[in-house]
Amino acid sequence: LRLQQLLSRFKFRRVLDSNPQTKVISLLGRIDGKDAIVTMEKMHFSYETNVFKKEEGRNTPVLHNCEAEFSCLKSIEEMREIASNDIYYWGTSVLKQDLAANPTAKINLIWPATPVHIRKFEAQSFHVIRETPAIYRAVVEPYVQEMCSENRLKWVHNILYNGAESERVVYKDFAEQEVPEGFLVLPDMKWDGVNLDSLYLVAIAFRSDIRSLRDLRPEHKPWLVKVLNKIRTVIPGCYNYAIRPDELRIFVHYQPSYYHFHIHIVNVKHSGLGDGISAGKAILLEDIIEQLNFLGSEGFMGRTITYVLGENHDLWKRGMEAAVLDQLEKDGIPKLPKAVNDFS
Ligand code: M7G
Repeated sequence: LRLQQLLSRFKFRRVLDSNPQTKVISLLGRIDGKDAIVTMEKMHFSYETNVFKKEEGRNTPVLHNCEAEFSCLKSIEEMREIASNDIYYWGTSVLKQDLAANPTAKINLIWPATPVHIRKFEAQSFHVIRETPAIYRAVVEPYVQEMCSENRLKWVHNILYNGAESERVVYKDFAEQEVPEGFLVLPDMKWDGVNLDSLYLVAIAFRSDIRSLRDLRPEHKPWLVKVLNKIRTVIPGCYNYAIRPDELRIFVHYQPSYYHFHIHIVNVKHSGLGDGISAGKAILLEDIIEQLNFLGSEGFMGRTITYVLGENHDLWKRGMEAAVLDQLEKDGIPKLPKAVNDFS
């Protein structure tokens, strides 16, 4: 219960962000004098229960909808009616909670948090920017080099080589003599591991020569195809076929937070937390593979990539802000007048 002990020492400082739509709040505080970020997310309803039935020596999953003790209306413990009008009624309720079957919230802690973490979680303005190969080389690559430090990627190395989260790994494709090909899949830190509607897994490559989308070249195509098909083959089976191969949204982030090649695998129903699957951030693996057919031998290194960047991201001040202003001018987009807020 290390998490609980750490949280009990959390000294609140301020709210970094709160979002009523995703029902997530991020708090900044200190634990033992070091910065800590706590993110709390209200959980979705559980309404499907997987019950195994022994059939001819096989375990066959049988789905029950809204019948279990903790699902939907069954879980209402207390109610208060707010009002009613004609055929409309509304009220609030307290639901029966259970740590395993129906938890209230998912809690994430980052401790000690670096300034990069804090800025990432803080409410900020976003900008659509165009990253040309020249800007990549001048501004982004030096930053990526810095972000590849041992420390920043420690969690990845722990998973790949030190057995961290090993009991949670759902698939491992690894042969000693084939390091560049190997990868493993495990539940993402963003997922509660319970609700399939929000299924969120991450596939991490063993190879460390691909830091991001930018490093992908046509020679990587057969490997990417293999990984994609392996994911679509094995993941449904890992979850009793309650999810189908064509219900998985499989994508890569640009910019990612961590520069070691990994792939997001998410239930297509789940719209993701924050901007995680929106245009300008998530790029479908299928599209990446397809584009490698058309990009020259240098692959994504030769392409201009347009994406969304927050002002708190280090790259904004390190050159992206200047690049955007420059591009707007070159594109002939008129400068904005000073904000006018007098509507009278
Ligand atoms: P990203 O695109 O680099 O960053 O993806 P972002 O989506 O966070 O902006 C990294 C993915 O790895 C994210 O989906 C994280 O939630 C996930 N992740 C990060 N860490 C530190 C861990 C971890 O320690 N364990 C697991 N299982 N997932 C993690």
